[in-house]
Amino acid sequence: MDDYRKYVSKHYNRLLEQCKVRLDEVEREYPEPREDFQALLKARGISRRSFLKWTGVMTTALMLPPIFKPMVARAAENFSRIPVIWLHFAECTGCSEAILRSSYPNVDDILLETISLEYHETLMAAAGYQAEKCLEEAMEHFAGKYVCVIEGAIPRGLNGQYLRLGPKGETGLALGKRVVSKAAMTISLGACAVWGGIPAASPNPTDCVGASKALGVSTVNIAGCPPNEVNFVGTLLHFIMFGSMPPRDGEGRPLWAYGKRVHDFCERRPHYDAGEFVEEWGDEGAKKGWCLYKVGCKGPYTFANCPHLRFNDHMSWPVMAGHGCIGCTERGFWDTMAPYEKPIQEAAIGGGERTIDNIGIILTAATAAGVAAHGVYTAIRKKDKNQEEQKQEERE
Ligand code: FSX
Ligand code: SF4
Ligand code: F3S
Repeated sequence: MDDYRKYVSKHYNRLLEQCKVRLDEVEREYPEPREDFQALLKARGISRRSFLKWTGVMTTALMLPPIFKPMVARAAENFSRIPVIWLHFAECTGCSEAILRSSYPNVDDILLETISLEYHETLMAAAGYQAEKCLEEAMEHFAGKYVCVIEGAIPRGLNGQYLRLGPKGETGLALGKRVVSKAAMTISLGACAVWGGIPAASPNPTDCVGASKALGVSTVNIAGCPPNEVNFVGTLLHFIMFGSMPPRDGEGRPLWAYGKRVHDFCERRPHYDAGEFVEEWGDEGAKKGWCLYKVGCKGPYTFANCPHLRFNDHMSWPVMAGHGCIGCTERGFWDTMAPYEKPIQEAAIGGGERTIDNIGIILTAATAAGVAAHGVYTAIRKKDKNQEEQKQEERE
């Protein structure tokens, strides 16, 4: 055990040294901060104590030990040095709304307010050739240093011609390839940029796909429709501290944010375990805040930290508001998680409520075997499809 402790402590001390070197580099080589962060905190009524508390919470969220708290604070102070080029493709812009709107600013919101947006089509005052010039200048001036944020899916149909942007009518596909080629890191923000989201929903006539697939680059995938701003802030902080993408899961999502299922931290979970379910909207169970599984909650198959972070100034989240999770952080959720107000097994293994116990057993077994729940879901879907095909053959 002692050897293990020594190993862990050596590992983190080495990481801490790397982090200090990186922060020195950021302070030396990146532009001066656009804002005096401490002065801004003071002006917004955030005390030093609250800020320190935030560094503790963020350090834990990033899965780092407390020795990194001063580094997180230093990264926050340098947040506005990082140039960001923000591109919009096929989407509803809900991601920008989710990230930039808040009524009671906390530290995360203040950080986002200071972000050095060199180019953002929906927020910048410039338009047409003037906006194009801003983009070209930022790409040249900050080549190899800027973070490219992509919102929206990229249509590949007709060689990308379903989406043309800017005064020269460049396709989204060509613009995206050009901008990511000089970026230090690319973030796909929101389900659309990650996997295509709603624009890629079946039958997907424009052949929309996520940024990584369309542009052939590795991206940090901040999934969700819309995503949570803290997951975005944490990813940028990690980049400032280590100069790299955070460790990611097989779907490119930061592990610290998407490593657990919604179901694992849901406040209605004790009701799931006790077999207390809302049977239909507005019934006694709904009034008592029971589990929403039978009215379609996909929390058991969805990897995200929504119960922890919540939305709208951290006030609420889908399950708290009374509707089940629709699995918006999962691949192809618009098609794969439907129907939204029915449990999946009803469609998948044709069982209705009687199958809830079976699903419980399947999930428990899956957890024990270390298999991701969505893998089980896919298997159930496949089984269903096979049964359907068999039935069809019998009919024929
Ligand atoms: Fe998609 Fe974002 Fe959903 Fe909307 O940009 S993830 S439709 S919230 O806006 O891309
Ligand atoms: Fe919460 Fe949904 Fe899981 Fe029920 S099924 S405990 S509502 S996440
Ligand atoms: Fe999306 Fe489910 Fe969270 S619907 S916002 S992943 S609770």
